Amino acid sequence: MKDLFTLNEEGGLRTLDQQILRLFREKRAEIVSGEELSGVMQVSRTAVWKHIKSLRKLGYRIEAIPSRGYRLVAAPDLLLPEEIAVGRQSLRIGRRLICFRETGSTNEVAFKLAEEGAEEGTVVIAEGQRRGKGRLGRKWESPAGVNLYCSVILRPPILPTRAAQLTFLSAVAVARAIATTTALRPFIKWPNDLMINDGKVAGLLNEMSAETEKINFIVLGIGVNINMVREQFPDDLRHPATSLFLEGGKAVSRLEFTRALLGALDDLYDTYLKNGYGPVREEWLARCNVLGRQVRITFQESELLGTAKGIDEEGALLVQRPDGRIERVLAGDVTIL
Ligand code: BT5
Repeated sequence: MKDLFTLNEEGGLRTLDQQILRLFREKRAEIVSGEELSGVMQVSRTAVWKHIKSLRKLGYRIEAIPSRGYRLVAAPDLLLPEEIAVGRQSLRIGRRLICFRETGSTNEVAFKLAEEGAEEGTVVIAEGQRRGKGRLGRKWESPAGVNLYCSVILRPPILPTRAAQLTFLSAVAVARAIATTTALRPFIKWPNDLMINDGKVAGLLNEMSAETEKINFIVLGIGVNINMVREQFPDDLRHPATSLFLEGGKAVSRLEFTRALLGALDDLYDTYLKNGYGPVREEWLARCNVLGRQVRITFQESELLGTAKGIDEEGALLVQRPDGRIERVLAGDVTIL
């Protein structure tokens, strides 16, 4: 795959291709002469032409205007590091971006990189996954070129028992990104689903490496169905699933969505490090659909009824039983009654 797109080791464009794009962008929509390109790149005009052709193969629309030069007309909606970085200033999240045309699972890649010492904020993205993972060994459908599959490495200075706070943080970030790139109204379903109407539009799989008192790292795994169409969903999903395209009726730019998501994660994580869990919890509660509602929670064979009152420091759902007692629920499927 890498060869087809002639990308570098981290899935980015080759240096000369990057230079061409930078020059085009500096000139906005203006024509750039072949001479100028070859001067800046310090290669022949023939070599410039070869690079233009390889960028076109990637989906860049570059017009060649006889005896005047070239003009960038449009960039493809491809998840390339340079494109994701356009217009972004990252504090931490996305300072290093690694993008694959296809991989097994971005969480697995990120986990390995983190074990090898990758810095906080490193993000692994793939156009498609062969073995996308859900929780508890489940599968995450990951067709190529339509969605976002993304894993973020964090090294938060907190106790391992508080790790669920980062799951809530990632849920809030996805909700914010959907709200800023579409007119849709997503809500968070405890503990880790993002829903629009009755369909699951995104799922989170956060994995951790920790010692008793200390987190080595957390990998935030985020899968968002962006432009997936009905035929791409298998019939045997456990719950109804949907995509931003299916709900909103129009395609959403994956690049714009990815920038919005990384921006939201960056903001929220910065606030989290400075001000703690409070603001994340508040926004989570404002964006969830269970607060104050009567719920039934099933876990394996057991069932519990009550009113959802909130979430605690460790991510438990607080449910008030009919006799007034508050019960902490750590896992289960929630149904609103
Ligand atoms: C999740 O698990 O919702 C976590 C999904 C995390 C996926 C991301 S993608 C990037 C990163 N790399 C990975 O390998 N994984 C993460 P869970 O709550 O267990 O839900 C899984 C269940 O949702 C499956 O058993 C299906 O029934 C259903 N499902 C599978 N693919 C889906 C999809 N694309 N959209 C909606 N539902 C899906």
